[in-house]
Order: sequence, then C-alpha cells, then structure tokens
Amino acid sequence: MNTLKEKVSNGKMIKIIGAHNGLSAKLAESTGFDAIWASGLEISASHAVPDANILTMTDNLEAARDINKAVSIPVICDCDSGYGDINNVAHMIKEYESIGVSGVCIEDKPFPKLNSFLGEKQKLENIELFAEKIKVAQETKVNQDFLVIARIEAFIAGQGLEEVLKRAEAYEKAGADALLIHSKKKDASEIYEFCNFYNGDLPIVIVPTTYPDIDLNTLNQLGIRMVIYANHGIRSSVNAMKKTFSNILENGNTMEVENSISPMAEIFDLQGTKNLRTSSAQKQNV
Ligand code: SPV
Ligand code: MG
Repeated sequence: MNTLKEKVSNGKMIKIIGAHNGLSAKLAESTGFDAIWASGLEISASHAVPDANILTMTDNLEAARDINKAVSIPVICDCDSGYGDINNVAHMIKEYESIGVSGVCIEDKPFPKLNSFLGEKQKLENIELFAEKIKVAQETKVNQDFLVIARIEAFIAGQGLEEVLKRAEAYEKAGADALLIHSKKKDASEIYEFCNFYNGDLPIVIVPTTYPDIDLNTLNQLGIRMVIYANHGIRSSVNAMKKTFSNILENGNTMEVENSISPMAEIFDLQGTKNLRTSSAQKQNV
C-alpha cells in the first residue's frame, strides 16, 4: 500500500470521503475512495452533539481508531484546532500517530472551535501562534510520512485573499505538509482566487460542501491535489433513516421498506461475520 504522502506526490487527484465509524469507513473503501476523512462534524453528529469541541480529543481519537482498524486505505483525522495550545498539539500528535493513521489536519481557529458553517463571525487564531502549532506538530511526529495539514479559515472568517496568502506562506514556512483552504461561499470563486495567486509549493486540499458543482476536471486544472467530501455519508444516512422510520409507522409493518433497505446478509458481510471461528472445544461441549 502506498502511503498518503506517496499518493500526494504521484500526481493523481486524491478523492477523500468523510466517515464517523468503522462501518461508514468500510463502505467508503469498498466504493473506491482513496482515503477517509475522520470528520469532526460527522463524529460529533453521530453522538448528537454540536461540532464545537464538545467531544474531547479522546472521544475523537477513539472514533479515528475504529475507522482506521476497519480499512486499509489512509485515514486523515480532523483534529479541529489542536485541542488547545502547543502542548495540547504535541500530545495530540503523539496520540494520533500511535493509532496508525496517515495524518491530521488542524485549523487556525482558537479552542474551542465552532463548525465553519455556523455563526456570523468566526474568530481566527493568531497567525504566529498557529504557525508555532504546525512547527511543534512537525517536531513531535516520529514518522516522516505522517501528514500535518494546515487548514486556513480566513475566508470562513470573512477575510480576503491577502490574509489567506499571508497565512499560507507562514504555515508553509512552519513546515506544513499541505494546506486546506476552506470556503463557505456558494461558488468556488475564493478557491479559484487562491489557486491563481498562490506561489508556494504545498499540495492544496479543498472541502467543496457549499460549491458542489466543482468537478474533478476543474480541480485538476486548478492544481488541487486532494478533495474531501466531508459530510455526505452522514447526510445521506440521516435522510435514509428518516424515510425508513416514518414509513414503518405509516404502514404499521416493514413490508414496503424491505425493498429499499440493505438485506441482513449485507450487514453480516460488512461485519466480517464470515471470519468468525468455530471453537472445537466448544463443539465438544455441546
Ligand atoms: C468536518 O468534516 O468536520 C470539517 C469540514 O471540518 S467542515 O464541516 O466543512 O468544517
Ligand atoms: Mg471539522
């Protein structure tokens, strides 16, 4: 298996999808995605709590561990703003590296963070302080293939291209392995703008949640290296569950939903049931 770092340097677009547990990660892998995004939004939503650092680092680490155990493709972990100051970042890097994931992403917002699509005016972390977080993350990691992605939230905070480019330069200098440029505009204009003016060498990552029409050809033309479809798994499962649950109550039986839900055999298969061993000692006791 290629490391994520090798995949980034081989020139092919890396298609990444969000997951929140082993099952969703497994579905992503079997569909053909290149990597998994252990999404803070998905993990917190799956616990029915806001994406606002309500879950602890340990909660997210446990989810990432489950995800990583379920698949053999690389897992990139959404680590919000690093769970505190530079010392929290150092601890976080040690913990995440120890579970065998391929990298982490940290965003330049203060702790506690709020999901990028919430609130009117998001606050940004001080640029020098965030650059220091990146530096400490790189100094702490042991495996040089472990990616530290710096996520720039300046567009999210309503700032312009100048601030985004300034931050890109600072984080690149601090040693980031890639830059995630986030935007909540309804079109990709901020991403185009950034790609046209960015002079650095780092691979660019985007999360096209609010500009869903951007396609892989366009991403290639812009020189973008990784695309993260961050939340489509949980959004589709919520929709599917709502439909099934209400259909059962409406009909008073499960006849109609049987045709649209996964057969039990598929669930057993996803669980790896066929790998269960039969104990010969137990057999003798029967
Ligand atoms: C996530 O999936 O948790 C992300 C992406 O960080 S976003 O929800 O767009 O902030
Ligand atoms: Mg997140």
